[in-house]
Amino acid sequence: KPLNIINLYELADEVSKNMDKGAFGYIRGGAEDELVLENNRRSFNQKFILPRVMQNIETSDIDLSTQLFGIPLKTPIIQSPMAAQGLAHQDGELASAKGMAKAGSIFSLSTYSNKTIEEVAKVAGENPFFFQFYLNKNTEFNAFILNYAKQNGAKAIILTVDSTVAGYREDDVRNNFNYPGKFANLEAFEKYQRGKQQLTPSEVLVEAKQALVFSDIQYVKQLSGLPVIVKGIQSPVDAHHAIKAGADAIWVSNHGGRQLDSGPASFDMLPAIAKMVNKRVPIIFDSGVRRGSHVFKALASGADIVAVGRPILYGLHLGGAEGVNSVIEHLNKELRINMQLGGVKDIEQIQRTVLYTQTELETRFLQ
Ligand code: HOC
Repeated sequence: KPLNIINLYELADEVSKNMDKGAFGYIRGGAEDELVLENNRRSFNQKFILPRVMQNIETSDIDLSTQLFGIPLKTPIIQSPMAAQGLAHQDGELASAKGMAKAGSIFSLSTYSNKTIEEVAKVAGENPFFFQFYLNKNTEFNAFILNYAKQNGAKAIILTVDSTVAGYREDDVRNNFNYPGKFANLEAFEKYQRGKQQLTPSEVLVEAKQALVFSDIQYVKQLSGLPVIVKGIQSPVDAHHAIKAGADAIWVSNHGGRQLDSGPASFDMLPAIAKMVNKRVPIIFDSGVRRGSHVFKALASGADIVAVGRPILYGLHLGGAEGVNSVIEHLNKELRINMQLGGVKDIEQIQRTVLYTQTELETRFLQ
């Protein structure tokens, strides 16, 4: 049944009380001093939505629908790819995919999932899902997994480029965290290899390519024949190079504060990246989104789509597919309220809304 969510922070508190310590530490944790984890959330508070009144908006007029790559969506909020969802719930990615389908949105399946692409495709049915991928040194693995994703109906590849080495996450060290269970897609690859070249999951990980270059984007496009979304962009210059190299979308993200802990909040980089991208390709944004107002602000700062990570795993833990759906519906509810009070009816109008910093408010209106 649906979860009774007050807000997504309290949802995390509730999960912290009954989830396995190692699993919760892995999911919740950020890198080093967790500065980025903290700043991601704080950065949204530095921008204001100016309330607009008497805009002739009925609550029933509010429309969250949008699209990505021509895929119709009931909400601009999709799921960020997250590994090993079996940590949160026994049905893992299957329940997660079902919950996102119920919300009329997109599920992003990690390469390092506990369920195979094939199993997810079966529960997704006609509902869209994307496949997340780290480029591997093993070209046979690249060809196998990208083909496996395409054959099973993935609508796009999310090429994660900010994790050529894992961020230093102290909770995982403290808790001696290890992924439990199997990485189902790696097992599928091993099976495909029919014992020719036995690779354990950790050996496959060791093979992940660290020295990524922009031309890798073309390689992934050609191998998969699918749109490639480049995830983990924080620099406007990198966004530009990725588009020149063929990226079909840019995913602005600092991996939820799990990677470089001395970097900026993703939200702070979004306007400059949007300016550089200049509508050449869609922009997906994640990192720190916990409120409908955060979704609004990201859309008003240049994002086309907003992705959410950890809270979805908390919903998954507490309520399976229904819990996942409840998280999206809760954010939708907050977003609708913000839209009504901000005087906008639809996603395009949010994208035309100007946000203000305190200084901008003072110079523009208060002198
Ligand atoms: C065994 C490899 O994105 C994270 C994930 C990393 C997934 C790689 C798992 O923890 O941030």
